[in-house]
Amino acid sequence: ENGLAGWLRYAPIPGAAHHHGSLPSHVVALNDSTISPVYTAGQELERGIRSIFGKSCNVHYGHFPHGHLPGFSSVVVGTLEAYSDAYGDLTDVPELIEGGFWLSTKGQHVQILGQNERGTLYGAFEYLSMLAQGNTTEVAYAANPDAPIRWTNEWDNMDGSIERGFAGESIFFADGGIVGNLTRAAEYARLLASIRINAVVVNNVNANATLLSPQNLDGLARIADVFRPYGVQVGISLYFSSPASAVPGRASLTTFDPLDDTVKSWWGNVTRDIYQRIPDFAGYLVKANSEGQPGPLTYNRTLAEGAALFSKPLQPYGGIVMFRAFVYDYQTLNESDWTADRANAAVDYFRPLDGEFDNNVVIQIKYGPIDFQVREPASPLFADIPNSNTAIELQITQEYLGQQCHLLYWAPLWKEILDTDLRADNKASYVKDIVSGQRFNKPLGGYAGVSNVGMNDTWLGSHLSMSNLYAFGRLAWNPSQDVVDILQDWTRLTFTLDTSVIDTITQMSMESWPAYENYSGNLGIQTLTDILYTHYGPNPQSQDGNSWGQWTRADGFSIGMDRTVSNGTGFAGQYPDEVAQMYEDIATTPDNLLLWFHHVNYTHVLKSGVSVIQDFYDQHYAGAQTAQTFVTAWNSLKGKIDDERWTDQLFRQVYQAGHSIVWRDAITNFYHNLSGIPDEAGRVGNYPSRIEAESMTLDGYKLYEVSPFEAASNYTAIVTSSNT
Ligand code: BDP
Repeated sequence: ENGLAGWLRYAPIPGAAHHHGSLPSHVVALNDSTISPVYTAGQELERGIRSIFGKSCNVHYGHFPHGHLPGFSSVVVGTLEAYSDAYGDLTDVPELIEGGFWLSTKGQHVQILGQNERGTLYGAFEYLSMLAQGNTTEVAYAANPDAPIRWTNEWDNMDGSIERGFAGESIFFADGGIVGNLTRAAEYARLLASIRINAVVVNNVNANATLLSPQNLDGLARIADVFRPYGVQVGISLYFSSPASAVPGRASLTTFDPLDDTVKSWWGNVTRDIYQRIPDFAGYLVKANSEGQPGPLTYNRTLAEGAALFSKPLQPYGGIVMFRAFVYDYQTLNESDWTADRANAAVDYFRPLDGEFDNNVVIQIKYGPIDFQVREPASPLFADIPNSNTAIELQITQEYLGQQCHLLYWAPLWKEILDTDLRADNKASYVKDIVSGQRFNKPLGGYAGVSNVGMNDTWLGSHLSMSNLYAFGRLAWNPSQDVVDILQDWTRLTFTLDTSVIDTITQMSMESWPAYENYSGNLGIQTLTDILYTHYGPNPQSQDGNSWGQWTRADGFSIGMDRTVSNGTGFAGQYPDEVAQMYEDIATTPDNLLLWFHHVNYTHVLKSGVSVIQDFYDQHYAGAQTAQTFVTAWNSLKGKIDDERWTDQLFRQVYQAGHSIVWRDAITNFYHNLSGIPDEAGRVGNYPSRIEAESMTLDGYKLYEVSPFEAASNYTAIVTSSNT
């Protein structure tokens, strides 16, 4: 068990043989084209039933003799239309929308009928997920997606590296082109189809223009070919100044001004060339005027004018532009200005443009106003552009959240954001209903998850991280599902039906976000990590004194970003009135966002009755303590799951237990030094039972001065003598 099969292991269930009599003996897949997702569904059903129950089925591809259902028990899988054509209309199927399906296990014939081919495959995976969890009860229901856009974004570079990827090399790119062997890409599409993801943007948002060479577009078409049988479309990220870049096989212009006619036709040609090769191409993702990237603002054009450069040529083909709201200029942020705030940028740029984007443009908004931090309020932009399509951008990869070396189940955080009521026009305005398009009655919208899978067998870099990919798909389909239910389905499919294992993984996973928040930065101060590049490990001093704008504004007496309208950056005022008022006032701001919205003394007393600084100390100790319990919990699973995955994960839990203490001590010491206020419990700076590595006899090791200093006790670590 190396993890490669993810949650699609189809492991044999206990007592499988008892079910043989009640299981279908035939699969009828109503399409015999091997590139059809219906054909894939037929194969998958045969494979799953054989693997889970040890029972082989005969698969029949294409229409069964007209007018007749087989005379033996079967699974009939196809589009609703194909079914009606062959066997007549079904009266009990509710309305299905794009990607929806009907699943009935009642009677002699299991019916898996999709609104389209992709939906049919989703239904087949749903049925197999039931069976693999030992559920053979009778069901009959329709399932429809909440939102049409359910995409992953992969930050893969053309050289095969992956930005913020923690699982090895790219499954798509190497040496400036598309890899020859796309087996892993096909396997990824299979996993994605099973969680109803319908498109993948395969290259980094920090894009490379050379992807647009005719040769690379041929390669892209090969990716589309291996995705197609799974109903997964391909999309790409664009580099805004591509027309003025050197792209083999294309003209190089002297400008990339979005209003210039030669630039427009340059992009028109690219779009035509793509659709010639990939008729079902999904569309473009654009990062512009963000973190030093070029964009329309380079020419004093608006972001809407920049988006139109792509939406216009895509329109005739039905393609979509995902235009990122992550627009800010880190070079102009001035920390000494108390009204300067990176968090303001998205609304400042996009609100005035609301209504100016074409219908096939979707504004892709990170869940919080800064950048995938351990705690952020929902971005106010969701509520502020009611005349635009929107999608939420989530990270599945754990960039700021422990980079797959710490356990972190993201779904509870996502759920909190999706369930936030932004009260636009004083009416219920849940983020999930805005991005689905329902709240503002928009035709497009949905979910983008930055996944960053790699060649590693575990896909994401650690076995337990895969619950995040699984949960992303499940919530994008239906954000009202319970995050524990999702996790437990994933655990049963990935590991075992043993309830003690399920309970243990549930407890660890559900405690993982609060624990990480507690030891990496609580009270809404954000993840106190190195922000200058690695985004890993404690480095509170890197938060301030730079132009990136994730400031804590900590000094010897006080801490927090004042984002009020009355005294601060005005960010709180970007929310609709009811929410703005709540955050404007310390009394109504929840403690977990206190330092996000307010600048207070370390001695400020929280609603819990504890001072800010004491809470910092207490929570950092509590979080690290929880991380210690994960080791014990994981140890209890020995023998209950396979040794290979158990051993691999144990290594990570032991590492996390240690690193959580590094985090705890770094943060508590840093603020202890800064504030001079002692820990009431006497823990900070006092480690009686600790033996410093440097006080041992060092054979083959030498001392090493650690930076940032607070990340090691006595500022000192030891490294092997040969280490330079
Ligand atoms: C930041 C990442 C950086 C990305 C950027 C983005 O550190 O690698 O390029 O977001 O989303 O969080 O564009």
